[in-house]
Amino acid sequence: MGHRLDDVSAPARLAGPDEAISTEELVLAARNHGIPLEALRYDVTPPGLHYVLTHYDIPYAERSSWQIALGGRVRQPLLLGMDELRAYPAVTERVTLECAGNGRALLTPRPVSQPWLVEAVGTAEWTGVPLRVLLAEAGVAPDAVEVVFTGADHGVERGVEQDYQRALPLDVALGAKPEVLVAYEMNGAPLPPQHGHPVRLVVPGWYGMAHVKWLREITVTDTPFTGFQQAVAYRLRQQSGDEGEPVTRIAPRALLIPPGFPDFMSRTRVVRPGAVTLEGRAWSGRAPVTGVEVSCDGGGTWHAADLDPEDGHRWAWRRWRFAWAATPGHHVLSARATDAEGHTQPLDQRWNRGGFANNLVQRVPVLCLDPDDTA
Ligand SMILES: Nc1nc2c(c(=O)[nH]1)N[C@H]1C(S)=C(S)[C@@H](COP(=O)(O)O)O[C@H]1N2
Ligand SMILES: [Mo]
Repeated sequence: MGHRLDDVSAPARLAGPDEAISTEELVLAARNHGIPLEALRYDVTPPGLHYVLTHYDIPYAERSSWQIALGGRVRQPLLLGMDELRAYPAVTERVTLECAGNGRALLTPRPVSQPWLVEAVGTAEWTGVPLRVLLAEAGVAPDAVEVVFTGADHGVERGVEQDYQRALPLDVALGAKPEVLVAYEMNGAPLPPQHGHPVRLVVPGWYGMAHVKWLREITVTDTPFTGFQQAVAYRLRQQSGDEGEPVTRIAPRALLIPPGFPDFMSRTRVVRPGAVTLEGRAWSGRAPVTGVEVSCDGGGTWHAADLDPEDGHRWAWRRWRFAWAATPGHHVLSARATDAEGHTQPLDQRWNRGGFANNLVQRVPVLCLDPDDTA
């Protein structure tokens, strides 16, 4: 007994009312690490501190023999090695990447999957060839509707054996603002193995699942893609039978750089009374962030924070600051971002079965010491 994929690959489920994080979730959490929130200080995240999410295994990939096959509904299929890819004019973009499941482990009931709190985010300078340049060279057929991207990683998920695959609508794939990149450098160096070595897709403004790593095939299709990661996973559903809306662009979010210093075990932040500068980052993949507000009383009252200008990096997070006069006692700090389309962050969870695109306002408990307490 037990020789079928169904026997090792469970359906999606929700945690029970008091069910703690399981060993299975812990295994995922140990492989797929988040950004340490103090690293929100860097404009560009140092590569080892950028969050990582990989559904299956990180493939072993040799740069010298890697090839990308671009085919399907095109006039002239292309087969490109890494040197050929590098011969095209390169474009660099600073992009904030966030996993669609960020915030999932804070939801009630908790969707059982990679148990992110709020740390599934990072910002990198990605260098590569604009996808539209490669598509133009291959010549997209008039009946094309989507472009499917295939990674070299292989696994099984909810009983379905698969290569990791995702598609983009043709207009997004051909877009120049922003450029979708076939990227081979991260922060000026070759991609590290965990971020897609030697080449990945980067889709500015979209949640992480669209940025296919270890890219080996680009296929132009005349029908909408119905693969697992498109039609089954990454959809906003209330019930498992729903067709659901696809997950696409990043909803606005603001996070705090943890103030003061942490307690080792509880991670509670400790500050001394007086002026404390609160700082953090804010981003949205839908429209530019127009404002960040801060609350120091658990969401009761909100005050405008100072937001740094966009500075030519539309698809990267922006820094914000707020001067807090800390008084002794327990406090809950929060920040919330709003974008130019009026999207903002809810104070109460907006729940869906996958825990996707969740941008519930962060709550940071802080203990402010008495003036004479040296801790
Ligand atoms: N081939 C492949 N690409 C992938 C994935 C994957 O498992 N396989 N995970 C996706 C998801 S869900 C996310 S959030 C991002 C994470 O990118 P990073 O690990 O470089 O931060 O990669 C995406 N691209
Ligand atoms: Mo993700």
